[in-house]
Amino acid sequence: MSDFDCRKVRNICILAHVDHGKTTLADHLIAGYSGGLLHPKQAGRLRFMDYLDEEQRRAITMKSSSIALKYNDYSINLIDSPGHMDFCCEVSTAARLSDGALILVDAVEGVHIQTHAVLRQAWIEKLTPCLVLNKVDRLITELKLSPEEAYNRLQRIVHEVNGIVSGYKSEKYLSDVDSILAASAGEMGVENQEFVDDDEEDTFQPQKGNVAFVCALDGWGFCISKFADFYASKLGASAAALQKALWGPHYYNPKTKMIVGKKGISNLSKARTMFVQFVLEPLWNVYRAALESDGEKELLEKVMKSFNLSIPSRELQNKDPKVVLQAIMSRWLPLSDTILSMVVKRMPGPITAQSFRISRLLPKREVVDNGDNSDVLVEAEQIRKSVEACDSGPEAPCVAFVSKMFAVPLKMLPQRGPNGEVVNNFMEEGGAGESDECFLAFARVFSGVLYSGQRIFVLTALYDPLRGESMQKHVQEAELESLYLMMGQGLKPVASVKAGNVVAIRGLGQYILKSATLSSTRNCWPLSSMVFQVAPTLRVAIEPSDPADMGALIRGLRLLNRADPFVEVTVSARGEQVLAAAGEVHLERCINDLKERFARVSLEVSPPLVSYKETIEGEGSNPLENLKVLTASSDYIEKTTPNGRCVIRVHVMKLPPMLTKLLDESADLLGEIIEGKPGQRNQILGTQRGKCTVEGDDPIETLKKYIVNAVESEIKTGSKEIDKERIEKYRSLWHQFLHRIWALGPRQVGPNILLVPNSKGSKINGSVLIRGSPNVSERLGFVDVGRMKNRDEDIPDQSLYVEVENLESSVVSGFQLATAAGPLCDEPMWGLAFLVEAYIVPLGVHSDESESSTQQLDQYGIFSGQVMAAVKDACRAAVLQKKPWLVEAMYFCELNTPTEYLGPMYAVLSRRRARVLKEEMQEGSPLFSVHAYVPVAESFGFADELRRWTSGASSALLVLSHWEALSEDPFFVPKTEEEIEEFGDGSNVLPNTARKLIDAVRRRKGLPVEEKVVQHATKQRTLARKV
Ligand SMILES: Nc1nc2c(ncn2[C@@H]2O[C@H](COP(=O)(O)OP(=O)(O)OP(=O)(O)O)[C@@H](O)[C@H]2O)c(=O)[nH]1
Ligand SMILES: [Mg+2]
Repeated sequence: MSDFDCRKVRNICILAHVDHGKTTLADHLIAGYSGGLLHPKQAGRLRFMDYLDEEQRRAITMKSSSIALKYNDYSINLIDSPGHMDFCCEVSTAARLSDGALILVDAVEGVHIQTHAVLRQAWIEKLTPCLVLNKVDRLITELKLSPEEAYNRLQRIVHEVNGIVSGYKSEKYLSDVDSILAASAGEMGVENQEFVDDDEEDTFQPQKGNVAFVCALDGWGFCISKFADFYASKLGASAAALQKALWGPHYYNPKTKMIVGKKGISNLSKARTMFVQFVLEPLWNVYRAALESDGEKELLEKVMKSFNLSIPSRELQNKDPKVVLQAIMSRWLPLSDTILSMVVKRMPGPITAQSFRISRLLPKREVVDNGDNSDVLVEAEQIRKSVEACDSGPEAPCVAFVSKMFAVPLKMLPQRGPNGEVVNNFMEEGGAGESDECFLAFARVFSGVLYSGQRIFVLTALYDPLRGESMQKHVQEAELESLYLMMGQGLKPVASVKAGNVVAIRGLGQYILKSATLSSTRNCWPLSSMVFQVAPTLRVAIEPSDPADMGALIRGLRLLNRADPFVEVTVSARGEQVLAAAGEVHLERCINDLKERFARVSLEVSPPLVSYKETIEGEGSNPLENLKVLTASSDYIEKTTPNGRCVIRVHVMKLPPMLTKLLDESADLLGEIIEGKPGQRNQILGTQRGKCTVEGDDPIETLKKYIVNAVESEIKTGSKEIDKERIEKYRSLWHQFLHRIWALGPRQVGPNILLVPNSKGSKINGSVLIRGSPNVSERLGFVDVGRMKNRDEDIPDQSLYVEVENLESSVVSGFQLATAAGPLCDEPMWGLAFLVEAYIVPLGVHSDESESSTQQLDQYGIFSGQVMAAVKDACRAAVLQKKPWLVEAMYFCELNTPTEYLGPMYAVLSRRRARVLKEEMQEGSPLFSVHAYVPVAESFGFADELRRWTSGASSALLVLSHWEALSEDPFFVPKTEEEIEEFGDGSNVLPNTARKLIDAVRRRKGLPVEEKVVQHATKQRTLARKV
């Protein structure tokens, strides 16, 4: 590695929607420049990077893997990534290790849901993107477009992709689903319009050389510069001028030999732009000449001559016209050269890239130097500088980031070390000694030099160098056993790796679970965490077929958890082993891995455990009514503790959906704010998935602003229904509301609110109200710190005061328990505000007071426990009384179907309770594209069923979108006259969907289910006799 020049390195990844051709493209780059790993004849068909059996079987990529290429004197680390939504976390791991991204878009299918996602990922990680429009051949052979039509289509895709990126640039935060919906709403009528130039420059511009037009299958592709160079001598113009003119509304006037704009053209309707005339038409001609039986073969020869191509006549004589075509095209416009020269020219090397990626990798921390920590701060700053400069000198501190761990069978490891020495591969692998798997870390060196045998610190994302002692569990010391250069599946041992390179490291298996920062010093901040787009939502319980295999299963799950960056393994409250995966395909792969590699026992897998939430219908009619809970209206549930000393009244109201969503999405941030760890706030903001992704701002202020916005928009919608004077009252009630947040639940950060009771509320004789304090409002800055706490005047008796204060936590715990498990089926509550008034009767007042309190304790348990249980019961009862609703998770689903299969597709959708949002013919293709919401509960087997019913012609992609209430009353009984007319007296009303779902969950959890097998038995019998 002595001749290593960091400027001649490129780390790139290929990102795209599923099936847009990433692995096919990678094949050609590998065939051209990997030193003979793949024969050019196999390129495009073998899918070299899909080396797992499962990947070849399903023909999709499931993991990201890297390969080192040599192009001229450049070394290029290429990472192929999966496009399927289930494996999108692998996109995050690929993006973190790269500096540039090739964004592929299928020219026929255009921009898809995952295209949005990968563009966002590239933008978050500050990668330099280049656009590759793939499958251009399909425009000619399948869609049979004319060159003009093809140009319009390509132009539209480029424009659309630019629009998405400019949305990210202008910091309009939209989740992936939101941005698709926003785009489709605004799209109408914009098509074919003259594209208005945004104030800022477009990211992708063919004339600037960062857009390539390719056909990965046949191995050809070009950038505009190729044609500019070629025509420069022919037309006698400069290549630079042609490069600018070959895209956009520029025309060539053969008489004057001038390039002119629209105005300079006499007959605009007949004119062809230069891109059409000089680029697409020759292409179309070659295709036509080669593929059509009556095609003019002379034309082929003309092209070959004018472009100076020498093609062995053996290949030209081939009977199969496709082979002839491929032979010509791949020599005329060789794909791997086009792509790699674009990469080398347009993408930065590690030194340049790290200088601007630093703000993402190691955001500046604002820590006050208090004298004690200056040594640490100075060194941490040096490290930051060294990463910024990508310093690979021998003295530079070492920093590397491990973006995932992956397992390889021990027998796959090279038998020899970098210098040809034989190595012992069968060393104990830490805790996982019994398995035949070895864990390697997929990493990038950002500073310094890593060498095998080096000792290094492994830092978790939570490590804080300033809190030395208390951070022991976040830092470990490890030895790097071996380093490998990755060649797809193959591994090439190396002795050392310099900054700016991607590497696989052995020896960290027992130190790292998913990702980590490696550093040669403890005084280093961990690199910021990666952002994942989705959470693992599909959960199943797993048990061994033979109970004796439990040990093997648990060991296997532990290995799987380490080997897959995204899987989550937990143990449920009932002791089941629960596996959470991103989707069905991912789950299937995990189960296979468990069966065949990690546990090697036969398994039973439960049906998916779907999560639900519980809420109430809420008063729709009068928004003011809704807020009455604040003033403690008479609409409450009352419970008394068994010892009779505490009376609890609970009011419940529904929160506006926007506020609920915000609280839910900001859970991580709220957790930090409520626990109050100021040092980490800025960092958290960058990594969390919620609304607040603005860098630099104070996260509390941002969140507060979002909360106020959510409330204001609720006031706006609510105020339409009430008269003017009452709007102000309404607003003031809402602001009061924000000042009274005592706690959030469940688990302190959920989307439910506990309000402090209004002290003016009614009193029960002689009793004292537990007042609580608006802790959350205080943390969020809605109320001043330390305003409350002087309440002694109310309570004369000091011991009672202490008791009341101690019971506050019981009220909060009761609220937490209730919101964690609602009354319908023990699922968490969703978007509710509770007002809990707990009145304590002083000992002297109560009638039982003569008995000693110890006796009460024996009989009913500890008083605080009684209060907690009573609060919990009362909250649950309050929900039950207010028309409870079930809330289910929804997927956003994007479907593509040929017109003739629309019928079967809609049949499948309706069987699965889907709601169609949009349906639209894709211009210039026989495909219909449909957007719909599908409940998660109905999504299992959805893709398979769709494939079966449409003979494999439809495809569907699902992304988790939002929570939605099932607007039906699970306990529906006909009451009004009309209902009775329609449904009878209720005896033969079948359980509705909500009721069925609830019963299924209750049965799974072993809760009692009310099931009447025979209803009204006598009635039935009488009827039968009469017949
Ligand atoms: N007609 C045509 N088909 C192509 C082209 N490139 C790829 N394909 C086909 O598209 C399909 C998907 O190609 P892959 O390379 O596996 O796609 P991918 O993007 O790697 O897919 P995932 O990794 O699963 O996301 C294969 O059947 C390819 O043969 C092309 O340029 N033209
Ligand atoms: Mg692939």
